[in-house]
Amino acid sequence: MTQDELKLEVAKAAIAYVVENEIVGVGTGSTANFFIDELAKIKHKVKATVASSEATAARLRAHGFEVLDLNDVTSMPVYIDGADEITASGAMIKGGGAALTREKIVASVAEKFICIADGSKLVETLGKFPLPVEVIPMSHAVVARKLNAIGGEAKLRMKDEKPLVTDNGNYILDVHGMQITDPVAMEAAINNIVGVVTVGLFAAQGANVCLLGMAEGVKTLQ
Ligand code: ABF
Repeated sequence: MTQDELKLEVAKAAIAYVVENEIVGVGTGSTANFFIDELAKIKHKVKATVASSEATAARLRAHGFEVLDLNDVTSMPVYIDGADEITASGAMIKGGGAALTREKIVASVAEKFICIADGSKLVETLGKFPLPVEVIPMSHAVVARKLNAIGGEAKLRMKDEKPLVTDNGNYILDVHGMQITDPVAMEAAINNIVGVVTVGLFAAQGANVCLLGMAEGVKTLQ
């Protein structure tokens, strides 16, 4: 099976976690896009959606879903999204798609985070995937120095030879070479650096369920 076929399988499996006539929180990325396309098949059972990025909102609207402002939502049963790396206990690195801040905010409102990923995302120790950190633009150099001091190598994410700008108007530092043995402590420490908006470690609130696409079928970790 190709990686895309595995992503499609987990996207299909995630439909079982959608609660009928409730709001669904929807993530960003290629696996989330497969999920959106599957969700469209049961649109009549979905009350409304909340999106974690402008790209996801556009895809949801193109399918005819109502996309709510999170400020108008007080609860949602599930948030369904991909990850760049995940451990068996549900701690994740996210943000390869630059949407980490909105992803973490929407996930914080949901009762359950359902992670959907192909099997290659499962790791024992987080950190091989460069850790994304969203920063206020004026602080990128000072935050990079502080991240380097804790053992990483922070690189400003570029697009078309300019710093990539997130949906929130900020920059992303990708921190290479981290061995994240205590993700909860690392999440708190990096979030505490002045200038950091959000670190792409989702450990204090990780995934409640992870659907992993493997050659032998979808494996559920919870
Ligand atoms: C988002 O999409 C991210 O937080 C993560 O960076 C990425 C995973 O991408 P894909 O599903 O394309 O592998 O969920």
